[in-house]
Amino acid sequence: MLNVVIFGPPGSGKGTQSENIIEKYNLAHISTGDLLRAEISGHTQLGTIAKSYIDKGDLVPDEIIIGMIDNKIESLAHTNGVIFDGFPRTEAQATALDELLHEHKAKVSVMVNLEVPKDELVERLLKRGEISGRSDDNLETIQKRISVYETQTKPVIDFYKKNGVYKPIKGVGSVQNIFVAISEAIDSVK
Ligand code: B4P
Repeated sequence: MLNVVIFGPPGSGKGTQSENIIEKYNLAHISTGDLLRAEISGHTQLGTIAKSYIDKGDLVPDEIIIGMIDNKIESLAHTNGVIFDGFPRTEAQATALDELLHEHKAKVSVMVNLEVPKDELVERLLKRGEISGRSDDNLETIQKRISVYETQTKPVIDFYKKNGVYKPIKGVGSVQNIFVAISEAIDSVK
């Protein structure tokens, strides 16, 4: 299995680039943000809990996210591989992902980190907020999300550096040029 983690701060292009990667490498897609938003629009109990965190720019608790991923991985065990988009976001999630994949005799093949300066992130997310209707795409929540990324999510980089699968990519420029760099990183581990 080719298992790709696409990583980076909010607005770095994870969702955008995932679409290209899925198409080129024929991978299944797990986006924890999309899964949570589906729970919210379905008015489920999990959705109500998730919304209370997302609206404040906080991370949804690890046990909820890990449970959600566990169910999904089970159903994707026989695919070509998976792109994990927006997950893991904490060291506990990264450890859980390793364990869940290990149960299927699989592992993370590569972790692609999209590097984008903070000003650009804010600009992109404010622009998206004008059309997305997402409750977390407003200036106050965007700034909170970026600071949560710095304190809780960025340490995940060291986890993957130690595993030897870390690939940093400059996430500024055209979507196509960034995708070429990501493809090179993926091809180098195939
Ligand atoms: P996500 O849905 O993952 O949202 P995000 O980090 O803000 O990134 P997103 O994927 O949407 O944006 P992208 O980088 O593609 O998470 C939302 C919330 O859910 C989190 O804040 C958290 O509360 C919760 N959550 C999700 N996963 C969780 C987890 N594992 N643990 C705990 N909580 C979790 O880029 C966005 C914009 O940039 C787009 O508008 C795009 O058009 C633009 N863009 C992309 N590439 C560009 C480029 N090269 N140039 C210019 N613009 C570009």
